[in-house]
Amino acid sequence: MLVHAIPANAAYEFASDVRSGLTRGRQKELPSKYLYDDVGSALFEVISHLDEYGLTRADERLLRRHGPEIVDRLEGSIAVAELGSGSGKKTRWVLEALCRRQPTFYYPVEISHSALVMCERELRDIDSIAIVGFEREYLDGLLEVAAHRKRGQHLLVLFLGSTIGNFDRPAGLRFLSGIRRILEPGDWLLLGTDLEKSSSQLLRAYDDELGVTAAFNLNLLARINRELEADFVLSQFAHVARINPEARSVEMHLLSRRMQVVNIPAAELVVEFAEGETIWTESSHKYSAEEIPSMARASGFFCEAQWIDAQWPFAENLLRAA
Ligand code: AVJ
Repeated sequence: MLVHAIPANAAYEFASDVRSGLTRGRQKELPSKYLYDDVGSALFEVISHLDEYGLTRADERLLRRHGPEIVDRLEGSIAVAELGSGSGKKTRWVLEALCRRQPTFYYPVEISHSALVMCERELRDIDSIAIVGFEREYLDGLLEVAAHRKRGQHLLVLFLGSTIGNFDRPAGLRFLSGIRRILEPGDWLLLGTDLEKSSSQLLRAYDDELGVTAAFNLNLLARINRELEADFVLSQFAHVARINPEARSVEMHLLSRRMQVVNIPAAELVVEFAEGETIWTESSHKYSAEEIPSMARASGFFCEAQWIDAQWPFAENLLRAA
């Protein structure tokens, strides 16, 4: 696979994001994108197999069952860009349906190099596919893909797995508008959104019995130790999942079990933690099926169709650039 690799200032950006997130007055926080280094991506892959976490399987079920129908709704010649390809497993169903109709360029955009490599291994056997990976931030990668498009060709952007849920609602809308600005009228966005469910089901999904989600969350501190020479003692932090009813989200935090001081030399930083103080590491927003069409309209799309899983409330939404 051809991979366009990431620019070399990534380590510096990590250090400066850690610095600004941990010197915040009220709530310390770290951007959730940093959960996905090689270890974190592998742990998320395990999470997606857990009984308690039905999200990824619902997403895949919908794409497997409705892939041909989704592809039938797209007219003309199509190139596919995926934002955050992960393992690529669920994407197979859309790509196979499309490749039966036309030779297809598939451009996964991913910040995790190992996820890109996994994704290409998973999908390269599909007939008439050409895979070109972009190791980039989502919109940077999409801009490059759009710059390479051929005349008369439409783009299908895949944003699956409810990754949009990591943004709060206003930022989610801004992100959709950002995608829309790169697209042209008649292009498509297939958006996966996890739907609202009971608090107990959500807490189980984000604090599983095996402790895989806890390891996924704690790996962020381990990563800061590895890459920024920090001295976080992982056993002194606990994984916590919390419902935020106003935001309609589940939050992950890392809770300091006691008062402690942590050194992060490569970020030129010494951080104090009070006992019980948390670092907010991720939010996963949950949606109602009805709010997606209005989000679409507010960001320059029209919601053409929606498919909802019967076992785990999750929606696949097909949006057309207006
Ligand atoms: C990959 C962002 C969709 O928010 O549900 C899983 C990540 N975090 N368990 C999600 C995650 C904790 C996941 N997304």
